[in-house]
Amino acid sequence: MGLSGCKTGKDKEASTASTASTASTASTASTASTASTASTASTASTGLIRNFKVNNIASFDNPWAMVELPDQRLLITEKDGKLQLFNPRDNKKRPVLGVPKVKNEGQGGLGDIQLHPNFIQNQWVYLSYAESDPEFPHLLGAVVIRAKLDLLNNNPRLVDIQKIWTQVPKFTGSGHYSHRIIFDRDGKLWISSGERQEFTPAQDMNSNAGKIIRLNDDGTLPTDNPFQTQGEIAKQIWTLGHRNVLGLAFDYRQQLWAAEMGPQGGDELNLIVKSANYGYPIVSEGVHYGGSSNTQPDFLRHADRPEFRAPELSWTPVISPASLIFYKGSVFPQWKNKAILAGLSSRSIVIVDTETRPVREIQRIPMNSRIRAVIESKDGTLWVLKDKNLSPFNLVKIVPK
Ligand SMILES: [Ca+2]
Repeated sequence: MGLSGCKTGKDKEASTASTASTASTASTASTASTASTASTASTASTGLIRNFKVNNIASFDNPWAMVELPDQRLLITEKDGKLQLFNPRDNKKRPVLGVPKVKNEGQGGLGDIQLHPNFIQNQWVYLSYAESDPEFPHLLGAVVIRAKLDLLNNNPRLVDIQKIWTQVPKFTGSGHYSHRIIFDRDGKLWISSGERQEFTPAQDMNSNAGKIIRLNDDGTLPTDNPFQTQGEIAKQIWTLGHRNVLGLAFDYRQQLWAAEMGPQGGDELNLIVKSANYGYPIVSEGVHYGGSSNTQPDFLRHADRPEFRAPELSWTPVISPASLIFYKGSVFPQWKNKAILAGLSSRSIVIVDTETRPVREIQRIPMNSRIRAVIESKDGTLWVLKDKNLSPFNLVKIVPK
């Protein structure tokens, strides 16, 4: 604690990040030929089919995440604490009642949302958000709750709320919560837990910050997690050494991938392997914000410390990955089984082929906006959330042309 690092608003996830600095990063990314990934990507895109168009749909207040219900309505989280039920058939939205109070500050607020794999039977929805400590309100941390979504009356609402996970310890800063949640095919719940801009918790087994967490669907501990002899917190942990993982997704082979925001440079796409250490804050392909004026020790590179698992792909200049899915549909055959990342500072959607070695970026779709989230609809089209309210339509849909 007390390490200042990159808490000064220069972090690229920060919703307060200046448009100027993100724009300059973006233009660097699209024009510079210094980064092999960026130049490869732009060359590759020109040869790819553009069989899609982007339709403007609706507007939300600082949207952060979304999930599609079985009837194709959307649940969309807004950072200040509202959960909106959106019906694409009539473009009407209606707030879901009963959402717990969130701490809307810095990068924190209402965060991710997922449905239980058996949602149709049990109506469980899972939400992550930032909270203040009830006793020491200056201390903040992420939590995950589950609740039954009651859609039977005219006022949709959450009932039977259970808090099933808490980030520990809480810190004074309001960054790097991560708090992405996802289910696997076996019904296990996975949570990305950011290092809270405190660096060292990512290597501390008494903290669940800077880790990827695996739990049963009710928040209890699976007995086959890898760290069973290093205390109670460690029993939640699947992997360690993470910075700020905002994207978690399973590919068609059920391998887990994580998209991690690097510091200045060094965004990462990691293949997640049980008990592996991904090296933060010891190694990174980036540098600290502020360069030599930063008081943190310089990062080593992943190649310097082979005991840490290196990313399958890293980006410098950065893309600022905010979400990750693998495309399963057939509407856009060129993206089948490819990773699709939302890019904040790159103002783009980034397509990655994870089947090739090395893993490589194959397409970058310029969106002229910071992209916060991309999900696949049941019909194979893509729902996209642009960041903040800078566009009159920040929910858009990518459909066939
Ligand atoms: Ca790493």
